[in-house]
Amino acid sequence: MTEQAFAPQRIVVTGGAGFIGSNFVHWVVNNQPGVHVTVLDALTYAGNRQNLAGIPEDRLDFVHGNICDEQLVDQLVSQTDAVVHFAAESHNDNSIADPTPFLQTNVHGTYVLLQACKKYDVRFHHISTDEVYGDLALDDPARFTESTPYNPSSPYSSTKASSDLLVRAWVRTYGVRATISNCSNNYGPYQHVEKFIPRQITNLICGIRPKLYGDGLNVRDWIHTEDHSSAVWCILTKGKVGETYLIGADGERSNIDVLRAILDGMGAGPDDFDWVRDRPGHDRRYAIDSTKLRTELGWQPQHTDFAQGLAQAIAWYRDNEDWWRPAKEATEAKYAAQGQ
Ligand code: NAD
Ligand code: TDX
Repeated sequence: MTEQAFAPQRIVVTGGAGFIGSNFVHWVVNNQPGVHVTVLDALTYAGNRQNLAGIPEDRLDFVHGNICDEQLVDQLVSQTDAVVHFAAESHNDNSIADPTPFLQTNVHGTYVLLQACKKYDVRFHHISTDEVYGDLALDDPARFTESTPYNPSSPYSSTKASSDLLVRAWVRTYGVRATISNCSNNYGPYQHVEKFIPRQITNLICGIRPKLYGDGLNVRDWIHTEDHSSAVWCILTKGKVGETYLIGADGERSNIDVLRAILDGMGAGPDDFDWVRDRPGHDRRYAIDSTKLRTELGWQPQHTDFAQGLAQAIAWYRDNEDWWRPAKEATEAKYAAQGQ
């Protein structure tokens, strides 16, 4: 442990109705009995109030609002011990089609939160991505570490990189008590059907052929979202202010391997998919070295059996059609218009 543990009683979770944010809220409610959560979420196409169903009323307040709303943010931050900032526009393909909301939410929204945390001296944890480091060649023995230079490729990752730099500057110039985590690709329940794994699973359920970009050899470093949640809590409570921690679970896999595991797990043949147009600027490979988080803060992932995690994800999408059906048709129409 690097400094005295921080024990927040009240936290504001931005983006808590999205995929990773809602999994984090469930994790906190289930694992940290004394902590009260206030979710601030704009309920964009990616947010869903249903993701927080079942949480007792005395543990959760839900505020429907925008992180760019200075007055609302000021009021919420004035009454909390910490802000855990997940809210973002999160999908690369959307950022290529229209970067505007990415600039607004990811950059300006983070600025608004930082200003409020500065005013009330509130602890801030910023959720970011490994994509800020750009990509690695398939045969590069290196993985990303906390000292890898920033080199983002897409409108999405460049706005995430911009927000990380704002956090670093607010720490150094104003003494804001902030930490940053950069995590690899998450999978698990409540992930929007626009993302790779849910898209392919729900395609197969709908009788649509899965779609693979480019040559399918791009590598992503998969982590179960529950492991992301435990890592964020570990950094919030035990991390050193001003530091960055990389979160990853040694889960490198090529897209074609993941797709073939889904096809196999759902009773389809190995070639029952379509090759489609590649993503412009498509990052080749991400890989995280999470040694710092493991050795300095003692964190360990629990869900290291990817086959088992994938089987659970497939079961979750089979059991929760009501949750994803409403978004499926529009998502596929958007992809079809892009040739994907
Ligand atoms: P998501 O798109 O599923 O959810 C984003 C949530 O933020 C939604 O509930 C949405 O309504 C909300 N939101 C968007 N704009 C907002 C605004 N202006 N004000 C308030 N709320 C707003 O995203 P996700 O996949 O859960 O990602 C969460 C965070 O984790 C993001 O910061 C993302 O960059 C980061 N991240 C994601 C991954 C991944 O694999 N998905 C990996 C590493 C880091
Ligand atoms: O239909 C598809 N076919 C396909 O081959 C889709 C949707 C994706 N892909 C490929 C593109 C990527 O190489 O699969 C890989 C994963 O794609 P996404 O799910 O869009 O994730 P990625 O672009 O890697 O970004 C994700 O991880 C890092 C999250 O969306 C980001 O928010 C996070 O920062």
